[in-house]
Amino acid sequence: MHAELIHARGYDTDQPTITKELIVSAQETVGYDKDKQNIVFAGNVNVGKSSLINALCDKGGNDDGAARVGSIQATMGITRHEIPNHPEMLLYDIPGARTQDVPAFQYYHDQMLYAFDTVVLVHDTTLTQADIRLLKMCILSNQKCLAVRTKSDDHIRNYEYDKECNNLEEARQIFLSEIRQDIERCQEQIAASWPEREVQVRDYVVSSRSVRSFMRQNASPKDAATAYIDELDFAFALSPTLVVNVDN
Ligand SMILES: Nc1nc2c(ncn2[C@@H]2O[C@H](COP(=O)(O)OP(=O)(O)OP(=O)(O)O)[C@@H](O)[C@H]2O)c(=O)[nH]1
Ligand SMILES: [Mg+2]
Repeated sequence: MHAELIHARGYDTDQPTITKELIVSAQETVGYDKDKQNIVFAGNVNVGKSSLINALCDKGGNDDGAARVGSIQATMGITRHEIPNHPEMLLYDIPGARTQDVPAFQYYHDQMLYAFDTVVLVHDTTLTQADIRLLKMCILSNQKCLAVRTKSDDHIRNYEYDKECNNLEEARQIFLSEIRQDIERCQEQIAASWPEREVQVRDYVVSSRSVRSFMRQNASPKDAATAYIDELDFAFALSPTLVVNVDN
């Protein structure tokens, strides 16, 4: 990636250009495995990155090797995780960007996100401007990237209260309709930076609870707060191998 290109997109940065050498040295630092798909989960603090990794790997928060979860147990360094029976992938858990104001380039650079094959941007409400800039950094680097909105179970339960719904199902419908509109708005904002070509970053709506259930090959829960939304599509986007033989 070239600094001029970054400047041309309106970013003010005095960070060094990300060269091939820098990528190779970052890959050594993070433990990149060239024979696997190396997927990093990035995003703001406390959005649910570690929970999502634990759900995918079917690990409880207290299990050996689980990603540390919770606002008191913030992720401090980088850790690698494997999904049982899926040695073709490595999931990397990293600390969250501590505030919404951390410049995207700084987080991207500090966490060496350029070292990975895929960047999964985790968020829990709407994409912030910092999230959108981070996704744009990935697009500029020709990296595969996708976004995932987690905690949908919490949101649906909150909607039931906040919107004075008659039941959870009604809350789910309102939540889904509002969130789809918001996703479209964010996608348009990202695409507007590349009028010369079609750019789309998918944004999947899930809860970590439902991802865990999906990975266990359970049918979608009946409860409107935890019934599957984009769990299958999200797993497929990470790797089609994750949804082979799943019939939901
Ligand atoms: N209800 C609900 N809570 C969630 C979900 N995902 C995460 N949480 C909760 O959100 C809190 C933060 O989750 P973490 O997984 O630690 O978040 P993180 O992004 O790894 O945080 P840092 O490592 O500090 O950046 C925890 O209390 C989780 O239990 C979800 O899908 N639904
Ligand atoms: Mg964490």
